[in-house]
Amino acid sequence: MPSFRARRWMPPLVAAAWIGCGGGSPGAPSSATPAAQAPPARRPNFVFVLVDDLDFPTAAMMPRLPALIGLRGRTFDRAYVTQALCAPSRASILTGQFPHNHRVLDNTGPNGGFGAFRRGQESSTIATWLRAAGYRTALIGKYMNGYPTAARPDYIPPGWDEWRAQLSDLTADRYVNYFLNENGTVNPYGVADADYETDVLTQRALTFMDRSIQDKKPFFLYLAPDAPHLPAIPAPRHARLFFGTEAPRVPSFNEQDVSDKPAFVQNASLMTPAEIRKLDRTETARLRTMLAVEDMLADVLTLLAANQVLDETYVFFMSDNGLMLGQHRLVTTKDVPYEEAIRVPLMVMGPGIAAASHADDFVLNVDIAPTLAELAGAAVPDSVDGRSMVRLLRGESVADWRRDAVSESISYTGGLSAVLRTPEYAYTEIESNERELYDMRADPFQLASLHRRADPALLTKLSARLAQITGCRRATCRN
Ligand SMILES: [Ca+2]
Ligand SMILES: [Ca+2]
Repeated sequence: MPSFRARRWMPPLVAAAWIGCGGGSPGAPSSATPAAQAPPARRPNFVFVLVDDLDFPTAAMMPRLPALIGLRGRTFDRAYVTQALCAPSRASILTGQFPHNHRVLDNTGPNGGFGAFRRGQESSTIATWLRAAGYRTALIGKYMNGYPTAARPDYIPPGWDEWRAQLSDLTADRYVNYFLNENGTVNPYGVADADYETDVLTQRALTFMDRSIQDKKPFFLYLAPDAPHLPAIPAPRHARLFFGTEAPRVPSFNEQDVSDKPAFVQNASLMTPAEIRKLDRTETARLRTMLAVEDMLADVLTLLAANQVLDETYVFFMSDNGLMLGQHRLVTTKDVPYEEAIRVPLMVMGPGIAAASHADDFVLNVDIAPTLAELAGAAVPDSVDGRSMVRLLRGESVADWRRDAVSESISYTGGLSAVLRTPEYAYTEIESNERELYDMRADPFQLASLHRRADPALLTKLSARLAQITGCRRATCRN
């Protein structure tokens, strides 16, 4: 997105300025997760669909998404990511760890992306755990930013039986003109209709699921299309839909008075009418790319139903992070502490999950891996920071479930920025020593930070909780 202002709440990573990597050794499976109930006679299958940069408000604009997944399952209205950035969030999903523990802190550079993940964490992920438990595993789509730089193009990480991963570092356009490493063979794709990436990934997914079902092998499919990430190139059949759509004109859109906000926001200029029109076109294109994902979901569900395995398959739909669409003047920005960046859509359908149900528990991307593991009856390593949300999926209330969420961002200098989201507040500390505090009930669009006039005792309390989670490890992260 070279034509857009890229503003993050921390300085951009300076390559080679910092070589350290505190990645801990990957945990070996050492303790079985306690199963909430006896395992089913047939082990469930999993389809985990992970989209890229889909913010909650845009997800709400999708025409078929609620009917496809939400109305058949459970929607989490308070799902957050431990860092609102692609590679750190994907590493959290795969390992169940916070960025401060898995140490994939950026998309690129010595501390980011595939290189950092491979060095520290790749040998113990949800894929290796489920495969060890007898599952057939597949990754189809985006693996990690920077893949496969520093490895061979035919490199396949541990834990995956079926591997059809985009060579992300050779793929500027994402949706067209890309390469897939397909089980060790690198195949190029062009711009023909039949090469449209989301559709190709769908076909690969259907083939994998069909073969696993025929082989009577329980499967875990990690299906990760690029939509709606920029450059948001839609499938030709969707290229003229959503005409005239606007980015949501919420009260914080192009915020006039940002004197309450930290310098990185104050330094952002107001969008001009031309920039607003451009943002509206961007949002229109993003929605168009998501229509192919709706087709993907529909095709996946149709295949599962046709094979009579819908009632023994869990389907997850989630985004790796949100995106700013002009709120507080931030245009297509992520890795910032605001609600539209840190909150993500999350819907789950499957056996034992009530249709059309909602949950307001705070859940995190680090909860995904232990949840899948518990449902599969797989062992979970002690290294996991997240917590299985199986009981939440079943609609049970969990008395000691966490009552807040933390999203963090560690810069190349090691400086920490983080936001604590509670039912009442969003409290932010930035490594520049700036703070923010929003009353999320009175001011849900985060228009007026209260940090200068808040009760010091409240700030102290929120700061202590933020420090507790940004320094947590394993069990101390779980509630
Ligand atoms: Ca992303
Ligand atoms: Ca303001």
